[in-house]
Amino acid sequence: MVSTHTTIGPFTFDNCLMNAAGVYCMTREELKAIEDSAAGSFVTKTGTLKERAGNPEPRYADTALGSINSMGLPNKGFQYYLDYVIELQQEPDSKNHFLSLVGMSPEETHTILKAVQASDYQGLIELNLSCPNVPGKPQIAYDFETTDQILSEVFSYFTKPLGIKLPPYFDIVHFDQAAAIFNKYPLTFVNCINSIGNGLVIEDEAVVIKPKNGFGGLGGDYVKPTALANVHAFYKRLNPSIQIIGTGGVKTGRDAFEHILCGASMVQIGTALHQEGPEVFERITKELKDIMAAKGYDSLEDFRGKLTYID
Ligand code: RRO
Repeated sequence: MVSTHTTIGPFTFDNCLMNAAGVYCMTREELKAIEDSAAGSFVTKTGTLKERAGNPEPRYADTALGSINSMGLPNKGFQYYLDYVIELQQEPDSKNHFLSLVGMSPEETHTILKAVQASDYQGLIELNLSCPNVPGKPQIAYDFETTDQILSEVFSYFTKPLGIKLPPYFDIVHFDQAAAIFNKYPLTFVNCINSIGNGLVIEDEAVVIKPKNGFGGLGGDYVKPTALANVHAFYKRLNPSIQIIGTGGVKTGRDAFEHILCGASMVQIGTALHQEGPEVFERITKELKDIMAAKGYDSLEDFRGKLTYID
C-alpha cells in the first residue's frame, strides 16, 4: 500500500532512495552492489575525461557527527562509467541510472558531454558543479558567471536529460541569483547539496585527513539543516519542470521524510551509506514507509513540498 516510488523527468524509480555520488560508486563492483540493493537507482562516481588517482590518503574520515573528505576526484575516467550504464540499460530489469560527470575545465566538460550525447546512453546525467576538493579549482557553482556560461554552452548541443549537483548556498540573495540562472535552462533536476566545502575536523591535536592540511567537505549530521534549506529554497524558486534531488544528512527515515517535505523527489545517501553499506537502503526505506503509514500517506506526492510554516 505505502510506496516510495518516484519519477525524475521521464524516468520512474521503485524507490526514492539511492547513493550520493562519491560513495559506493567508484567501481563496477560497488555500483552492482547498489543495483542489487533496495536502492531505487545509483549515481556513478563523478567521471572526468581521464582517469584520476585523486589526493593522498588518508582522505576520508568518519567522525562522530558525520564525515569529512578530500578525495580529490579519484575516478576511472568517464568512459568506464558510461560503458557500464550502457551495458546495464540493455538488461531487461535494469534500474534507471545517473551518470555523474565533470571536466577539469569547461572545455573538458564539453568534450565529455559531447561524447555522452553521441553515445547510446539513454539515462540521466548529473553534471557536478560543486567538487570542493581539487587544489586550485574552485567550486564551479559559486561562480555564477561561469556557471551561466557553461550551461548556456551545454544546452546548445546537449539534448539528453541533465541535472546539476550544487554546492550549498548560505544567503537568500544567492538562492535568488542561482535560481534565476537555472530557470533559463531546460534542466531536469538540481541536486542539493554536495558536501559543505572546506571544513576542518580535529582529533586530539591533529587533523584527520592528509590533503589540504586537513580541510575537506563535510557530510552527515553537520549538513542536514543546510541541505534542507537548499532543497526547499530551490523547490520554491525553480520552474516546476526542474525537480529537486535532496542530499545531505540522511541517516534515518525521518531525515528522508524531511527532505521530501522540503520538496525532494529523490533522496541520496552518502555518509550513512559509507558507514553502513548498501543494507542502509532497506533500513531507511522501512523507516520512511513506517512514518508514511503512521501519517496515512500512500505516496510521496501526498507530502512532497508540503512543509508548513508558522503564521
Ligand atoms: O572527489 C571528491 O573529493 C569529492 C567530489 Br568530486 C565532490 O563532488 N564532493 C566531495 O565531497 N568530494
